[in-house]
Amino acid sequence: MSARLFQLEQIIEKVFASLDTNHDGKCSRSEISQYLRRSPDLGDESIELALKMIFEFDSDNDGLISFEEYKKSTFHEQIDPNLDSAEWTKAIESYLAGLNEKEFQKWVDYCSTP
Ligand SMILES: [Ca+2]
Ligand SMILES: [Ca+2]
Repeated sequence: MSARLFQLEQIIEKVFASLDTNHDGKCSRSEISQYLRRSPDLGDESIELALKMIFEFDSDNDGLISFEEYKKSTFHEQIDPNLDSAEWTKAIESYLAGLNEKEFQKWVDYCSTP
């Protein structure tokens, strides 16, 4: 794994762990909505919408977001989340390798919040 991907994964893992309040390694609807409800500007409608967007990345349809699914959702605009893990990792590594330091730093900041 490239150093850049490793760095981002560490950050994403921490954020993911903070969402996964029962520590079963997956995020349920209620765990994610609990998190969203902490933000005072989000009404019920925006929370529903956010949940709908997040659960589009539930690619195995088990009703839970795994770390893998969460990680892929973070980069869904850059890398097709339907790639298998090996192909996805290759694609994200080459994407990250092509960024300059400033662009990479933006990803570091972006990944630091859920
Ligand atoms: Ca959980
Ligand atoms: Ca899933």
